[in-house]
Amino acid sequence: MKKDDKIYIAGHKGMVGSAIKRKLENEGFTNFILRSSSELDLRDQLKVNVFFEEEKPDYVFLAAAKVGGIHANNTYKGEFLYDNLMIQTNVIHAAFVHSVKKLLFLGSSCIYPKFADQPLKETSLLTGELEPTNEPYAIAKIAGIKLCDAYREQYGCNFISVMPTNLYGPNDNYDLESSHVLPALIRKFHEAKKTNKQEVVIWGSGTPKREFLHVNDLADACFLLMETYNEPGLINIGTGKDISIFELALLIKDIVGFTGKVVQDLSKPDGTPRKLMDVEKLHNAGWKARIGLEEGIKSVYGRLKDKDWY
Ligand code: GFB
Repeated sequence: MKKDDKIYIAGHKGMVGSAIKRKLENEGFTNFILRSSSELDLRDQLKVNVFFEEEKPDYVFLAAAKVGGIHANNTYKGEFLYDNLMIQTNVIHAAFVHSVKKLLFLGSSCIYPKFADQPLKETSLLTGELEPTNEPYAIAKIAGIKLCDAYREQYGCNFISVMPTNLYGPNDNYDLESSHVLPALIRKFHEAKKTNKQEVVIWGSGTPKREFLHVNDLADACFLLMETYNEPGLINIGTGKDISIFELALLIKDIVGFTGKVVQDLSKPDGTPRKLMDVEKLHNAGWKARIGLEEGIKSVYGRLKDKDWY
């Protein structure tokens, strides 16, 4: 990418899109095309086509998506499937029609089968049943990977698909119903400390294991892959290390300084038992995660703890 190339970041207000924008700005890029979802509804094919026709971006980071934690995925299945299929299909197709030089599509580690071998290799895609709580989201993201690959094969488009693990960082969602576990626990422990509660409730058994990547690291990896990686298929982006939800709760409890108890709510789902990314391909592409989990949580919490952030 040249510094004055026109770059469209779809989803620039979200956690991922805003991190990619910060990274590109730090690298000296200036020519961004940005539209909030109220300015451009990416589910509307006609509007997306008109937008691409008018703006003609050189590069596209496709970070726009309907996202959420286990409860949101499990509750709004229709929206997760429809919105994501529409957003990605409209943007990927318009990128082909308007000769975008390269597009980077963001997926998720939930595309892998529920009981796939760990760590999750890229070759495990479509080898088994998906986790039911996020099957609609996973199906949409798998369709996105396949659309990028099909357009590469049939039309020669340089569209790549990257699969981040569970993410956290600035501009995360702290709504307790729809958020992912890490921001939810920061908020729960923080509020419990402020209001002198005796206990904090975590959903499920606490035994599932997850891998967490700071979104600044993700943006760094996306930038490198946009610059250097031109392969079909998918590439994982993660740290290669995971932690149980219970251990995560204890870590956040410690960082926040809450002294009460942690209790389980077994009426809530556990989801996939483990989702650890195999990051060999990423390491071979020349990138490794830099921000450790404790350091990352401390930095997120440090920015927020004195503010009313939700
Ligand atoms: O982060 P999370 O919502 O999503 O939940 P997934 C991870 C684990 O943390 C589950 C437990 O076992 C939850 O039951 N958990 C404990 C909590 N306490 C809480 C809490 O207060 N809030 C939340 N949200 N979880 C999502 C997928 O799966 O991850 C998406 O549904 C996507 O499709 C995303 O892939 C990255 O890791 O289970």
